[in-house]
Amino acid sequence: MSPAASVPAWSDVEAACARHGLAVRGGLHPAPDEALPSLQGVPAATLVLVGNVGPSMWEAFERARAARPALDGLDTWTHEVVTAIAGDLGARPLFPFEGPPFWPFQRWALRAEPVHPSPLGLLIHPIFGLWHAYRAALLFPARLALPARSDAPSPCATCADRPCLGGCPVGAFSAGDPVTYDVPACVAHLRSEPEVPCMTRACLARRACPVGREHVYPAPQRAHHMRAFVANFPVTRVASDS
Ligand code: B12
Ligand code: SF4
Ligand code: SF4
Repeated sequence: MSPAASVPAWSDVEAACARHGLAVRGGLHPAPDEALPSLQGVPAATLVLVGNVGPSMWEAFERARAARPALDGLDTWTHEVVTAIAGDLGARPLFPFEGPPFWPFQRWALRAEPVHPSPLGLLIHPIFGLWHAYRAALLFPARLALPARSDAPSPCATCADRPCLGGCPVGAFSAGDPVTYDVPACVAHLRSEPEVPCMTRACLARRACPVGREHVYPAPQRAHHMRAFVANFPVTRVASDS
């Protein structure tokens, strides 16, 4: 489909993503001065965020890996499936692992859906808590009608004790405002023994959050992301498979 050929319905975008276990995470209409790539000379009029919530993306990725053992990672798979989706819908894909410089996925997400900054740097979702991520964005030359965006408040606003900040065994998160994250201290801990709990259970600070506990990633997915995070540090190319 050429970029201007037809305008997909929102439900078409959702269905195309859902076939691969991916979720549409809202959208936005970029301002003219936002530095986004054009689509064959036509400026992007709509940006749709695609990501993972719940177990479906991981299940789809596992199925793909079982069918094709040479598949080398979540980013490779994401690139393949989202590029195909974009081709079908007349869109251009962008990826969070492209860079540096990185595309501002978290800033886009704040505009697209009811997520809020948490003390840990991750965005918190009122339902999924800290257990969700962004895998791609689709740029459309047409102005798609966006669904109404919920205004659910941040769970952090009423979380007086902030257990996330006490959850790290090496105190990688400062108590100040803004909170700082000592990434080298975190990674040194993750590399200190073969199987520290953060590697198998996922970041213990993230796990200490009471919101969305039923959406905590399955064990293989948790371990996969943590291994990718450690293997990739310091970030020289991309935050691969995070
Ligand atoms: C660089 C990077 C990191 C660096 C952060 C370095 C730093 N202190 O700034 C490192 C390697 C440490 C990191 C780690 C992780 N990251 Co990271 N990371 C990114 C990446 C690739 C680029 C961020 C960026 O520079 N953006 C450019 C600026 C211009 O865009 P922005 O939207 O305005 O940037 C915001 C972020 O920089 C954020 N921020 C600032 N400091 C930190 C620190 C952390 C830990 C995070 C998550 C965000 C964050 O604040 C900015 C303003 O909103 C993004 C993907 C992306 N393209 O955005 C993922 C991303 C932010 N990371 C993500 C995740 C999930 C993680 C990990 C949890 C991975 C894991 N283990 O599973 C870990 C957290 C550590 C842990 N203990 O587990 C998710 C966050 C999803 C969410 N719910 O918000 C993203 C969006 C990738 C994705 N696939 O969705 N990450
Ligand atoms: S523990 Fe509380 S402050 Fe920390 S991320 Fe969860 S809701 Fe927000
Ligand atoms: S992964 Fe572990 S060491 Fe790193 S910030 Fe989270 S709790 Fe701290």
